[in-house]
Amino acid sequence: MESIAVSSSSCELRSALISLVGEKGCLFDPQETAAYCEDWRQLYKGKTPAVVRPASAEEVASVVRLCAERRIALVPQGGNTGMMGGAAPHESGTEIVVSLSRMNRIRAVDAIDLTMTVEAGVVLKNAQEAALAQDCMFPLAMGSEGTAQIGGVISTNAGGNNTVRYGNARDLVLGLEVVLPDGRVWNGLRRLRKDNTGYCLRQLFAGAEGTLGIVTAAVLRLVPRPHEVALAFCAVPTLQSALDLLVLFRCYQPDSIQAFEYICGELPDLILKHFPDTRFPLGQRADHYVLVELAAGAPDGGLREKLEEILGKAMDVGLVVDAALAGSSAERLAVWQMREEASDAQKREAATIKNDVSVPVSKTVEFITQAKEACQRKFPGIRVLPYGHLGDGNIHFHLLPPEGVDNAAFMEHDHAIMDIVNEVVRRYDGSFSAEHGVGRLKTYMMERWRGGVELDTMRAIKAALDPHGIMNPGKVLP
Ligand code: 2HG
Ligand code: ZN
Repeated sequence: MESIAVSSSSCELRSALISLVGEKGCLFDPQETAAYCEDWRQLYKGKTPAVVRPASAEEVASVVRLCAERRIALVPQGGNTGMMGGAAPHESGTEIVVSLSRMNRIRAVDAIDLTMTVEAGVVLKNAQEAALAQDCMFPLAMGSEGTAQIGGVISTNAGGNNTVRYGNARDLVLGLEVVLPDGRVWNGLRRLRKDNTGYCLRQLFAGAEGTLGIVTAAVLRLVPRPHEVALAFCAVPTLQSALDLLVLFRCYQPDSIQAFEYICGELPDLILKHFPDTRFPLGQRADHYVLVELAAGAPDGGLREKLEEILGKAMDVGLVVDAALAGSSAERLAVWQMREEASDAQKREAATIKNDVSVPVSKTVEFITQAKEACQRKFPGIRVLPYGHLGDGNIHFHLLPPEGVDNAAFMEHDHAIMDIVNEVVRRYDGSFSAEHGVGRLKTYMMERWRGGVELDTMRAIKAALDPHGIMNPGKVLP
């Protein structure tokens, strides 16, 4: 691939960009572009000659054509809430940021087709609300939903709390509109359930993290709005009982499980330390918790009673020691709020080494136990916080420095620690990235853990679509 450089004078480049997207669509002042140059975790602080904010796919295409001609690299950006630095421009200051935030129209919601057509800059929460207004639900849900944008969640194939039932972002995409690296627009905004016509292009762009093109709009799959939702927050005696509880729920309510989260005992303590107004739902602390949510489409009532019944059986056999059922939607939201404060609480506490890994669901207990043991053996005193989407086998296996150890000194070991964790992941044929993507941070892992035929094939696809390497260079592929 060719090297990339800003070949024109910055003055001339600015005028060219303004002629394409207007004054309103460009930011050049470093004070205004700063927020677009740093990722949410503050791992990367890049520079950019310009942030362009196009208002249509045609404007995106014109910017891409200009950059393709001049071999200027582009970094697409949505809500900038990603965890892997995939939307941050490089420190060299040669990459232009393309922010999709002005493309924020909800074009259509169709309650019969169960689809919605939205532009890439629509904030996830706004998409959810527009669906609810038509008695439908867009089921992708995550802590960052008030900021994350549709283009970003598709490009990173984000997961979240409801994937156990509805899948990751890619499972909810029926159609896409994408600006290709040569500036052509692919309009694949079909809203079909069945479309068996060759390679599935939309799935190529979903999860590509902007390295193959820029997603500008999408047709999303909706589900009928559930009539009843019931949530319980449970204390369980062991990690194994959390997994056994999942199996029990699958036996009695296989079609209703909407979320099944594991939370280690230390996490609520940390959340309450940094967010003291948070309400802890149980009377006593425990070593392990499960948050389970059921949702039913049929308005026949009784979901809460069914939840109570299963929890009663679980208590009888010692799988659950205590449980709080949300009695209202406010109580339910309060429990979710506590869960969603996990990322911010860790950010406030200390530098965190994040491993967003997945293993087969049946291996989650062995994985957590062995990874914890391996990390603590090598780094005595290291704080281990495993939690996440147990129903999917997706564990956020997070590590914080031992008390008294400085953040910078701890972060020097980030690769060594991630390697220890991923050696255990490999034992179970797992993945080093379950729902956060590869971004910049985990690019080196592609060689180590994916290599061979898989990486060669990805490189061939990248070279075919983006021969000059202008689309989000340095992300995903090493
Ligand atoms: C979650 O499940 C998110 O809360 C974020 O995936 C996890 O902070 C994180 O890395
Ligand atoms: Zn998660």
